[in-house]
Amino acid sequence: MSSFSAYMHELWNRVWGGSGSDYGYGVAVDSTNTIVMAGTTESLEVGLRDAFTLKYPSSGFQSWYILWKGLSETTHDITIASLSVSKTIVGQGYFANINVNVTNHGEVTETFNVTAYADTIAIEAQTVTSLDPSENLTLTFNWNTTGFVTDNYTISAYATPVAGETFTDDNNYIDGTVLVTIPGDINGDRTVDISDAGQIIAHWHSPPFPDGPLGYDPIADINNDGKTNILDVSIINVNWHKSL
Ligand SMILES: [Ca+2]
Ligand SMILES: [Ca+2]
Ligand SMILES: [Ca+2]
Repeated sequence: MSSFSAYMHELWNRVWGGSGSDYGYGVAVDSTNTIVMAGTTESLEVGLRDAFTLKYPSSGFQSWYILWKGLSETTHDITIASLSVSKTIVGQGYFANINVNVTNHGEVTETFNVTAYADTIAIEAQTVTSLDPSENLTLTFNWNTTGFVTDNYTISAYATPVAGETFTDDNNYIDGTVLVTIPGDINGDRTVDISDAGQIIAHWHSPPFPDGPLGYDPIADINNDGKTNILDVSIINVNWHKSL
């Protein structure tokens, strides 16, 4: 859009829109020399073509516009923002907690399913109900490793896309690996021995008694009861000197 003086000198020249197909269908000038244009644009929003009304004051600065978007163009976009696992080493048959943070980046309230996986094995599915735009929520999945063979597992979570969602790359989140090992193998060397017992002492946590020198570590809390104490020692005793 250009503005010319009465002598056909170009006063200013402005380009509006973007890389999509943008069309101006009509232009008018009001009594204050404000230029008004109506047309369609594909540049400013995702989805189909939108109608616009655009205004430039006579100065050429501080333009504004209004877009009319179709109702079907409301953005739907859920995301898994983060994933963390309480333990990177877990005794077979015991629990690890998987915390998954989901965020609604779309424009409407969404209800959707999130599934946590160990490799390709579904651990659990949970339903997020009525998550408002811009809101986030942390889900906790309790992974019971009973029946999982001793091995490394890649932990991930997947949010099933909602209707109308087009950007789904961020619906999947892959975390690091977790080792399922012999209960009592706290240091993950696949054998239960004195060095694992040493980890229990170092991470002793049994309030109101004082912590061990290194404080609470979920890995040393083999039975996942929030304490590292004689019950965890007894698990080491049961598997003493066992190896994979
Ligand atoms: Ca998404
Ligand atoms: Ca060990
Ligand atoms: Ca414990």
